[in-house]
Amino acid sequence: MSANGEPTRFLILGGFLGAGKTTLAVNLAKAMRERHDKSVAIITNDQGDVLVDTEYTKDSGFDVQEVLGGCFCANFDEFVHNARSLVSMGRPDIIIAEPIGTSTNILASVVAPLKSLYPDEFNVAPLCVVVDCLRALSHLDGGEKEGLIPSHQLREAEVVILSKADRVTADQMKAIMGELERTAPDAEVIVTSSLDLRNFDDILSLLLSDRHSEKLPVGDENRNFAFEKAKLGWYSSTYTVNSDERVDMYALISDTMKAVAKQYEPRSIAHVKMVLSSEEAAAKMSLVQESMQVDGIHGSRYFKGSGKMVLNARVESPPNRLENVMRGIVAEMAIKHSLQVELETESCFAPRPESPSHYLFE
Ligand SMILES: Nc1nc2c(ncn2[C@@H]2O[C@H](COP(=O)(O)OP(=O)(O)O)[C@@H](O)[C@H]2O)c(=O)[nH]1
Ligand SMILES: [Mg+2]
Repeated sequence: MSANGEPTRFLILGGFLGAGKTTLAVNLAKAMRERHDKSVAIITNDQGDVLVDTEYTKDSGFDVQEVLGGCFCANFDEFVHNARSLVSMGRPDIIIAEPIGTSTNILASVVAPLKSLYPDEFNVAPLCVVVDCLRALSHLDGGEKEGLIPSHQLREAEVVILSKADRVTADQMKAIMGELERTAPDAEVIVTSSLDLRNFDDILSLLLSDRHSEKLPVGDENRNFAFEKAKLGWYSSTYTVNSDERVDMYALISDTMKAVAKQYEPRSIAHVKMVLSSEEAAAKMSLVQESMQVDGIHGSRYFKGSGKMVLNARVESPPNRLENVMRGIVAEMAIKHSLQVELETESCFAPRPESPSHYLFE
């Protein structure tokens, strides 16, 4: 229940790796707080064990819970437990949950069970799927053959949120909309950008409305999903870092991203992200295919003294190669930027097939 005794509203923000889900979740949470006096809590989700997304949402000032080690569709009880602890911690009006970017069958394994098992506790907004315009374009151009999971995610969407509209021309947007019309004819489409916030109010209105998820699960039982998911190596690490000299965080992080981009083809790079933080400052950057972007958080761009570094890489690569590449890059960057680094945690693997805890069809 939220503060007013009503069921807590849930927004599930699906979409592929790097589409812009976390950026949108944080922007929505900020706007809800600043413009509508509503509180938002966030649930992050990952295969790995340490999350840049969690650091980023926490640093942005929101209550966060994470479901790690697999999709929350396969860890549904933990997912509900975490939602309940967010409710008892801060009585949020809204919980935004971001499933892993390779999640499939969210309607059957998350939305339907939430609706049928917990109707008095939670009300679920229409399933929103964030789609990166650039990735949509690369599918259209035939540049990418593996559109299996992103296309399935589109077919599940009740609302498609087309992100990164600032990165495409009007003609390209027309082509993307035409393709959407074919793949997801029933979905409502909202075109947006985190840079100019176009149509952002439409997403806020959806969140503030009492529209519920109504779509029946699409029942896409595709054996190739597991195969597609297993192609990705998931590398996560945390380091304690220290420097007596002033380190330029943006230079350090962008050099790291460039070094990853040198090792892999753009199409293999699903999402690499990194956060560097100290008491005074924090900086985050992402690499999605060939596109690198600073997602500044707060404070100065310089870092001195001690802090923490979190690195997540989701790349089509055998895990042992990815681990060696990432270790080598961190070692090289530490020397180049006069940073002492001490490894705290590290893992790298290809996800094993998982089965949902619940799988409901009406
Ligand atoms: N240019 C542009 N970049 C965006 C937009 N939305 C997200 N990004 C960037 O895309 C990268 C991946 O975003 P993120 O929210 O982490 O994606 P997620 O994996 O879906 O959670 C980050 O560098 C974001 O700053 C957008 O609308 N325009
Ligand atoms: Mg994310």
